[in-house]
Amino acid sequence: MDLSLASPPHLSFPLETLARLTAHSLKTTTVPSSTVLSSPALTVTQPTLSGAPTIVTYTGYTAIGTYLASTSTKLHLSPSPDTFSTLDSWVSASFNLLAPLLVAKTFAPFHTSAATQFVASLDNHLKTATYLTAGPGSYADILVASLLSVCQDKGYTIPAEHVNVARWFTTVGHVAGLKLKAVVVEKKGEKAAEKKGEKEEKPATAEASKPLTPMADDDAYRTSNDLVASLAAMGITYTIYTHTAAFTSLELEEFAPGLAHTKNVFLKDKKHGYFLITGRHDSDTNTKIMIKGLGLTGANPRMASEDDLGKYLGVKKGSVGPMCIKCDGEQKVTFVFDKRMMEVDTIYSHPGDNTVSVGMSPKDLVKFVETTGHEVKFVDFPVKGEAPPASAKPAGGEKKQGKQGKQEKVVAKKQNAEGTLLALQYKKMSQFHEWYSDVITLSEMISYYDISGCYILRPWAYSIWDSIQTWFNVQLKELEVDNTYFPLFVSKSRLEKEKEHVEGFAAEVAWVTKSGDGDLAEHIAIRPTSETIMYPAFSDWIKSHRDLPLKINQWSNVVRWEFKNPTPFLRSREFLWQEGHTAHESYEESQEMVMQGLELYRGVYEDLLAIPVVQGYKTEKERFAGGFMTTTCEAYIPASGRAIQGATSHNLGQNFGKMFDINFQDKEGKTAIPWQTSWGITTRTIGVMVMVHGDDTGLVLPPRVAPLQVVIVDIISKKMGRDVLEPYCRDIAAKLKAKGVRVKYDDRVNYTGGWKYNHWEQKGVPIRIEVGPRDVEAKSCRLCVRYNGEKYDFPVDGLDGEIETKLVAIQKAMFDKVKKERDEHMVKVMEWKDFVPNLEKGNLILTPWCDPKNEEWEEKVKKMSREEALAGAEEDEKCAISVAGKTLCIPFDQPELPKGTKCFASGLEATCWVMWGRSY
Ligand code: 87F
Repeated sequence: MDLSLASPPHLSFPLETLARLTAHSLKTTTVPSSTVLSSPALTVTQPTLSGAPTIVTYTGYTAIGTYLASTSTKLHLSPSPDTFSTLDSWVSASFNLLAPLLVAKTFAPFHTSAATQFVASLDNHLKTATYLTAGPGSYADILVASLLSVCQDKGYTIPAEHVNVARWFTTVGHVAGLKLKAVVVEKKGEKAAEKKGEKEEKPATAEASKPLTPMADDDAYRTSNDLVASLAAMGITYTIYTHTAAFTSLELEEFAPGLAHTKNVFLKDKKHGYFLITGRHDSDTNTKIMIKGLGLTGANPRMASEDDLGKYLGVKKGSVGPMCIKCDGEQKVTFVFDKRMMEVDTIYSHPGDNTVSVGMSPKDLVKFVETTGHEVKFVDFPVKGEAPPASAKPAGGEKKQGKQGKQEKVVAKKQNAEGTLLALQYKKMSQFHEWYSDVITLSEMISYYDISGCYILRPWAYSIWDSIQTWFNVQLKELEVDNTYFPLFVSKSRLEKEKEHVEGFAAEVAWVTKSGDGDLAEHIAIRPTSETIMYPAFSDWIKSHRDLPLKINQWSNVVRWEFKNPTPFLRSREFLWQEGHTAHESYEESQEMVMQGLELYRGVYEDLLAIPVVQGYKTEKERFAGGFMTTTCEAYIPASGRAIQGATSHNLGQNFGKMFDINFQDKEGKTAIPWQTSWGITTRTIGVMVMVHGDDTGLVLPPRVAPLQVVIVDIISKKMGRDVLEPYCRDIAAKLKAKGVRVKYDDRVNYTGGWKYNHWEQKGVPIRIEVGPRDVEAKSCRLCVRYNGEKYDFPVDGLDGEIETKLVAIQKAMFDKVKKERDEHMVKVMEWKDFVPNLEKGNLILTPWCDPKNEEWEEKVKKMSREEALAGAEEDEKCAISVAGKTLCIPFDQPELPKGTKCFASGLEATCWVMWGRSY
């Protein structure tokens, strides 16, 4: 088709053509002929040289949006009215200004000016917004970026001064899986100079070398913008990404795998002052190596405080980058740079804002730092997990051995690569999020994976899930609930049959749309839950009251494509769970089942995981919309002062029965619809357990779910060797095993006793038994309790009984300790004025409440508490979770409510107590 300007002034072409035009900038280059872009949609009145306006009539962006969404490899977009209203203005603007360019063979000056006019308005919009519409995957962003990409291909250059467009363009390309040409922000003339091989060193301008003052509290992005501006002022070539907040380099690796990112540590040393270490994400930026590398004497640097971060680098925790050194006008900070950084072409780092990553050559980064007056001190940091350079002391506790030991040492190093030799770098109470990430990896529970939100559950984690399953299956048998397995896939028609049920969740559903290269005629969803998968079968199975109750359970994985920050165990895109589904003759029976399900969940949390929960009803606003009543178990995490929904059990009423034609002949011969329930608990349990019990040394496991309950470590010395110690320890192990204790004798010879202590402490084993020469002589051993550090000697004779008793006592003591802490954080609040201050203290709050159905006031409390908290304090940046107070439940266990008590928020007559808190 000839799309030249020579065509008649009034031209119209089908959307498919446009789709073809944009398709070449997408990863998928072929536009299937069946593409549903049939509506004639675009009419362009050609612009005239006299400057008369271009008129474009465009309808049908839904179709092209759908098309673009289906070709994008990374996103599952679903249309929503919201998106469309914003979309409308951007799409029509872009078509008005860009469409004539699309049909032109080459760019004439008026084309360029139209495009530039558009790009300028885009840049203006993007000054205050990250995307055109709400999220990273909106149709408008993808469509407009694709159109601009076509313009680029036709020779149009997006002006470099539009840094916001450049940043947006890179990001949209990345998150949507589009192959867009990056807009490289560079100074005019630099390219030409570079070509000639005479890239001159630009003298630093006065502006570029001027130090920045630390950022004000209310102006989080000022530093970031200033830093990027000074790069431009220095003529440094850079590209920018924006992304969801990334607090660790691991998250960046997930967002942009394959790119080199920095990880930054800000340290304070009493003798030598402050250090900012900027290392490559895959380096081991160990402080010991830094001390050695810089030849410091008497140094003992510690993580600098958050106040110091603000004072010297002008940033908040989680946003540090090398460019922040510009804030250190007084030259108080030593800048330490990882030598390995010089090996990469481009290095990405945060300009003081962890939603932005700026890429530049390492040379330019060094130049930037030097312009601030800081000397760059290079240190040879090793690759993470590999041995430090010969000169540095080993970080772990491998034993020095003879010839035979050499080979084993290699094994030891390998394990070092997995992290087990390294100590936790973060403190639970001060850097909870980083601490959590450290604990789950160093304890060998989780390995990261190259798809965001998906994690590998290693045996140490899976074994805990196994324990929960084993216990749960026994309880299910008691309740006559049978295990089953239903397919993973669900057809669109079935999933959407019960509208209310999917309504709030639609955006999280992942779809299979292709097999090989071909499109599937009907898209297939991956189960986010199984109501719609199971209930058509229920309709076949249930005919008479004799078929009831029907009680089944399924252990499976489910997929919910979350867009919020993922957290292993707590919020992952795929997780494991148990889902119970039952159908009953009467409401009473179904209600009994709901409570039995909930009681099992109390058992999992309290009896197995030693975590107290509050059971109660969800309010109307928080209940599962597909059913009519939801009950919940709410747990509390003291270290973050947040509640977390542990598991839910729903009475579905007769809703699904009506939708899926489930009915039966009752005892009187009349047709009736059964009452249904569904209930589920997930691998989130493991995350809650880590967060609640873990400490600064690592994991702390409650004995009932610990994969190993006891580990035996011997202390070999010249005085007593393996020949004596080994049989002694094996004997202890055998005796304990005979009593059903999960025990291991760590007989590895390539690790020291100290290394093993640390290793098993990090993995949270409840009891360590140490055996040394004196113990053997005294026919005893030393017991060390993980959760409280208690140590005592005990005779080997009778040890099995002692261990059995001790494990039970540990389990109880761990529960009691956490319950006490939870109870200390449970307060009653009678008036609004005390609400937010108590949220700030990380408390669970019981308030008198007007009505569980009063959604309006519930929403008001949420909104008002968010506003009040944000005015007075910082948003908790760690997990991208809200500071608003939410209703957690209406506890079953209701305190007395004197007549006349008023609702703490609305002032209306109170009808019950509601528990509130900040939650995950
Ligand atoms: C996400 C996507 C699609 C929760 C979803 O709680 C659908 C859903 O239906 C969805 N997220 N839910 C509610 C699940 C209800 C219920 N299902 C059985 C449970 C427990 C187990």
